[in-house]
Amino acid sequence: MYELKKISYNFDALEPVIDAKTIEIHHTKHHQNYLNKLNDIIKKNNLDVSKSLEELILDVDQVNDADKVGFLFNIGGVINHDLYFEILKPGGSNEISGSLKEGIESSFGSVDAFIEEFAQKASTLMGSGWVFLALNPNKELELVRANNQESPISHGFDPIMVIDVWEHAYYLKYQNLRPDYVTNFLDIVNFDVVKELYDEKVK
Ligand code: MN3
Repeated sequence: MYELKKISYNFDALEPVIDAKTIEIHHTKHHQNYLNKLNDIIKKNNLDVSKSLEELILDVDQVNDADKVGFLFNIGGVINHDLYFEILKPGGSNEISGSLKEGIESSFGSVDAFIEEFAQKASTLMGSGWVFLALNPNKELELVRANNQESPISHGFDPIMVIDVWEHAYYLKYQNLRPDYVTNFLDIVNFDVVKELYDEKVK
């Protein structure tokens, strides 16, 4: 069965942008819960656990009809949170540079235009969901919105950066002020990790 991917920093390491209690609950309760439910569905449906989750999500046709919605919801929940916790950096963001900067400029015109569109899409997404920076099937960067726990991988996209805009990601500290969470979030993105993912997936 799949295990919860550990996060590489302490719960309080992203303060003051995201408080320790929020990271703790988000990772040990929400993230863990998606994994537990996914493992139950995998067991029930005898799915191939030698695959990566990114491969397994494409096997939705092998899941019983009654479990399909739950399968996509919970595997998306695990994959999306794995990426979310991976691309955050204690101590603050590093610069968008090199190949990633070139890719962003080619798709959005400039880094500033990308940041502006990211913040706008994340602040105004209705209900619970995510905004991803992802490579489309033509290997171009796009900002992609997803509702609930949908994963862009199901639609042929390769995500390399993400913000979680479910209220559980920010409500303890920001309450109704999601735009403030989004703005501050951009100060703790590890763009070196995003660039590594970009270089790996653009090939
Ligand atoms: Mn979440």
